[in-house]
Amino acid sequence: MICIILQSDLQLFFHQEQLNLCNKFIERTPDRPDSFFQYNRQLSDKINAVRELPITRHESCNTRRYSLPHYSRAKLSVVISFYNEARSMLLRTILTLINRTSEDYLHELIIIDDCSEDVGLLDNLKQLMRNLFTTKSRLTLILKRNQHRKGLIWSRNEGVRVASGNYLLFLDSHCEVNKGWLEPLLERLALNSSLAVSPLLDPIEPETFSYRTGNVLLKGGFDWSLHFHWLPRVLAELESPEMQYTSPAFAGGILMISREWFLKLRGFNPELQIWGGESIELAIKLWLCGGQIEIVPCSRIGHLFRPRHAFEFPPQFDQKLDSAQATYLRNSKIIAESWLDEYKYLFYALKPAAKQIPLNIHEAQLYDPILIKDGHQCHRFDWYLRHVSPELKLQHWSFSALGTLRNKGRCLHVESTFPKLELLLTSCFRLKVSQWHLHPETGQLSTESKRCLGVRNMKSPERPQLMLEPCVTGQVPSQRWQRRDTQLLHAETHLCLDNPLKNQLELSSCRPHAASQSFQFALEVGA
Ligand code: UD2
Ligand code: MN
Repeated sequence: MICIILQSDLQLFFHQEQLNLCNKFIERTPDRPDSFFQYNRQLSDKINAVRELPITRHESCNTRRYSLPHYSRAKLSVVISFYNEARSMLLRTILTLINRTSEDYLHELIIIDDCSEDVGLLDNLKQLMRNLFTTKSRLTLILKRNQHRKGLIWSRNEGVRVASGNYLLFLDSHCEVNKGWLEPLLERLALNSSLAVSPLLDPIEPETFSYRTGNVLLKGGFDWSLHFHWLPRVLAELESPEMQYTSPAFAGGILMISREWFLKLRGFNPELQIWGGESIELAIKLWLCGGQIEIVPCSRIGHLFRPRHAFEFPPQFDQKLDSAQATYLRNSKIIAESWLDEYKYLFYALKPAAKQIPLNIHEAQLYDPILIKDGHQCHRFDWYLRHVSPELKLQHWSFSALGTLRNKGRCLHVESTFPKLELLLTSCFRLKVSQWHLHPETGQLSTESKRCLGVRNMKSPERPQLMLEPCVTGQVPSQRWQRRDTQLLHAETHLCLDNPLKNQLELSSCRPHAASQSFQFALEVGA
């Protein structure tokens, strides 16, 4: 561990000498294609480490007076874990933060290199920071490098372990805080210690680095597969868009919370591996155990959203599986088992492959949610559905059936080999199996990607043909299905979905009790 004390009120980048030092640091980034970073690295190298950003928050946020605690009572520790980030990007994240955060509150910066390939980066960074910041100051910089890749979740917990401030902020390594970002968050936390807050995230484009305005009409949430989603929110009458608002989950993983409260909740669940799910887990346990989450639009932080993962996941329990999906599924299973109570069956209905994932008992004992639940008299998950995220419950009332669709032990799946979509019956335990929804009013049978099962040549003497086609709004004869016991009857042709030979789907005359025509949804409402 390297620990240095910095001076933080310097006038950054007004001197050519300082710019040269930064450029020298940046030039040492290993030569890698943009696909390695998933953004335009050359452009990142050219843009100043601290640049002017458009003021995206509402005007009133600029003139408001925030009621802040005295700085002796509010010390912020910022935790940043990174893996294979371009030097210019990481430096921009750090220097922008130092530049736009009152030194009265910025207590320490904890930077964890999760064993990136750029081995010399941390040493060079230490040297650079020493050269940039010369005189005595209050800001402490802690730099740590993992000897092995440990993942983001482990690293953030480790950052908290060495933190000494009374507030924590978790930040990704490709962020730019905007002017005045801290005060609105700090005000909320100082008023209510059981709160955790997120800024409103402004997207940064990975190709052009343009900084856009985030959407104040979105809140954080998740679906029954435990995947994160932005959910729409409705502004109450007379509610101004810059007012803080409660949210079922954080704005991704960027959040601020008091260290004491975070530790009482036992931090991020240490059983979760590498990447994914930790902020959803924290959101659930926080709400259930007496906390709340707010998104505060007067606080803006830019985050560069990458189109896909810029890193490999270490191989999982089964080497044949895609390790990114397997890691996420394993993490989700732990969350479902820890917090969803009887609702975990909804999760398994949508993710049957999770049933096969081994959770070693030793691990499960290590992190026993009962300890937290008893300590804080936490609510059951049902409370979360009623009070925090009613939309999660509603999702299901709008369908008469949903989930995987099974016939003779195999599941109906849409394989996309661009530009073709193929319908096939496959193992239900693959990591990715299509989820279907049967709509009670339109009779449409649709996939998550809004494709509907339709029938062509309905009237011609040739055999009618099953097709996947874009779902049409309203009732259309080609896309109308009816449930008759476990059969799926096409209303217009009066034929049934059938799998007469091995894995060959077709329409044929309905035969009651024929196994080849029996299709079961994971969940059926009122059936
Ligand atoms: C989202 C969250 C992130 C975290 C993650 C799920 C936002 C804006 N960000 O990440 O905070 O909650 O979902 O876990 O919503 N990293 C490591 N070690 C690894 C992999 C990643 O240190 O093995 C670092 C990475 O360099 C980055 C951070 O973790 O700084 C988050 O990863 P990401 O930016 O690739 O993923 P993102 O933005 O989808
Ligand atoms: Mn990120």
